[in-house]
Amino acid sequence: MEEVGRTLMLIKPDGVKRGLIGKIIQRIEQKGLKIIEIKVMSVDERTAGRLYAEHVHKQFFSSLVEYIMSGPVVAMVLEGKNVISVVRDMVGATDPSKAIKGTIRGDFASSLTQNTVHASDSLQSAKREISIFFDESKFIE
Ligand code: 3AN
Repeated sequence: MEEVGRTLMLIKPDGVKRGLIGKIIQRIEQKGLKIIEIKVMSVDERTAGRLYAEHVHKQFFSSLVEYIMSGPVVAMVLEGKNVISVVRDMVGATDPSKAIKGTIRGDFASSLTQNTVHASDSLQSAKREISIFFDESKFIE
């Protein structure tokens, strides 16, 4: 059965700096996903640490945190059927050199760290990640 769910998407600093907000939102809307919440914000160290908690022991952790704090991001909550797989397919592979054409990373990204967008990888991570950026009790019904 197709379950309606929610996910967190971030347009990372390179996406914002390069003026890709509109193009990315257009793809989201064209796909029929609902934007439940959206804001432009800076990410502080605590928020970055919470977002990337699972990577804390990886050798790229500090560059990941430094990068997400390097400029404004756009945080969004998206809703739709099979939202995790639909959004992850739209985003493309983590490594932009392996991401296929037609995906956001395949079309716009060129670096493993500066890979333009983040999207939650499961409904469980989505719930955790959404709560880092938004107060779900304030969402419009
Ligand atoms: P995704 O963003 O596709 O879910 P994750 O969760 O494995 O990928 O990684 C989180 C972020 O960490 C990625 N978006 C990418 O920016 C960065 N990252 C992942 N693997 C590497 C790596 N080997 N070297 C540098 N950065 C990496």
